[in-house]
Amino acid sequence: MRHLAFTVILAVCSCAPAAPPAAPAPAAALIPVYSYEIVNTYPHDTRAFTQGLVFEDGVLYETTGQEGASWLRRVDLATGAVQQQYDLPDQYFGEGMVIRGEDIVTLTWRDQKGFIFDRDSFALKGEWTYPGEGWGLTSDGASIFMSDGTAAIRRLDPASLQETGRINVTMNGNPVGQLNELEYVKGEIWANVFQTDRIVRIDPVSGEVKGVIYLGGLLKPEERRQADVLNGIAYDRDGDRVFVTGKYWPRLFEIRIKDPTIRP
Ligand SMILES: [Ca+2]
Repeated sequence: MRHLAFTVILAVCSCAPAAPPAAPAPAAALIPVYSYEIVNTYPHDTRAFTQGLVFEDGVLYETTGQEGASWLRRVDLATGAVQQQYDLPDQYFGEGMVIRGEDIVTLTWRDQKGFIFDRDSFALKGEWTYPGEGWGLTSDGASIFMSDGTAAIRRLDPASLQETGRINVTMNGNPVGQLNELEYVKGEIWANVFQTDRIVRIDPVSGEVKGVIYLGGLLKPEERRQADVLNGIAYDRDGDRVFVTGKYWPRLFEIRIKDPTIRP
């Protein structure tokens, strides 16, 4: 198509009267598209409708959705064994989670209410409220970031959990909606784009998408038929490892992001 467009433009120009060439319109920025390689695969519970994924101090934490199947879990990475679990009451549809010091802070989808747990005991310590929907959470230490299904990421004060601002996420100036599970990775916010195999890498200050990670092909076709969408990014800061999985996926992957080879 590019060749065709180029040819047409040339043809038009050759027929036009001689005139100084117009300044070219600024080209859209090229967003790097990254691929991946699988470093390790681990078991993942195919009953887990993954909504939040965190790896910290050698421990994997996961929150899940669906009424009656929403839980907070501590999971052994290597075996997938559940070491501890808190079941939300059946009326709640659980969503993302983030670790805040000695606490775990969670969301629900449309109940405008989240829960606060003791990180070690999973004892319920309290609740908090917010307007709109709750999708994903992550933190850079100074702020908590929250997605709500739109192209805005809310910035929350970690102590009060009150909103202090919003990051409007754009790619080449266009809003990028459906931002789902989040992970803060080396100065960027990474977000699963709901119902796609893509993670966008967001500049937390400008909101601009600086890169796209394309994760198609992680599951075998027969696994994919049984599973739901990609959702769940966890970053191991100590080991510089990235983990991803999805809703009802049979496996969780440690991946290495490869240098960009494709450009849209
Ligand atoms: Ca995460």
